[in-house]
Amino acid sequence: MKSNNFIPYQGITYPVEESAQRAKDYYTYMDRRRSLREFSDRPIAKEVIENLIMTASSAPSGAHKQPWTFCAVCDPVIKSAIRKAAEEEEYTNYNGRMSEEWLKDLAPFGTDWHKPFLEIAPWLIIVFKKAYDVVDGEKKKNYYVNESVGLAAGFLLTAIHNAGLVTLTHTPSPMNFLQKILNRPDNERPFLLIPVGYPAEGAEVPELTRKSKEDVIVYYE
Ligand code: IYR
Repeated sequence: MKSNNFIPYQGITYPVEESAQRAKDYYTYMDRRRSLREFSDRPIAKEVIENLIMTASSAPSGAHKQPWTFCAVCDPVIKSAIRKAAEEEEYTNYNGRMSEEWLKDLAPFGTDWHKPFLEIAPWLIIVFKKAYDVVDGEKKKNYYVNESVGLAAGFLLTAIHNAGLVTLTHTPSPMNFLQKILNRPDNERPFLLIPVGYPAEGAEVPELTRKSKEDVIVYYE
């Protein structure tokens, strides 16, 4: 049964043709998004970062628990500490911890253990997932935490693209060093590291194609 705290839905419904056009235009727009590793150091206002994060935080979540914290770092000292720790882990990854198959799969992207973007990008957003919340000293469980935080991260990437900015989903592994450097409580675990910035002049991305609709859609009509 519905509780009495329901309010009228206030979303926007478009005429059929406009809706179809919007779907097409949005696909075209989103299909131009690329993960980028070459950032400019051009600053971005805190207010912009805040709006990007609040867009992410509007994502759906299990029982509307919003089980996330977004740490927005522009302090160069903290960014350096993050770069140093991430590169230490990545050095070990690229020199023995990652399988031959994995390294081969990554070769076309030209990645290695060097992560200069962690200092060059004006902001690093570190997304933390919260397995539980602590309310008045009591543990309160969260639900579908990975799904929820994954959705919020997707919203964040979309918002960054929409603002004409660039990012990549960086997953240094293991990334518990982020919890230590950022002094996060025990109920928070690092989920993704999202640098945000403008592209470096002349930035390049690998030439790649995306799967076709036949490859990704199965209809049951
Ligand atoms: N975390 C490493 C390796 C890496 C793994 C995957 I899967 C990628 O798509 C890209 C990189 C790194 O950031 O270099």
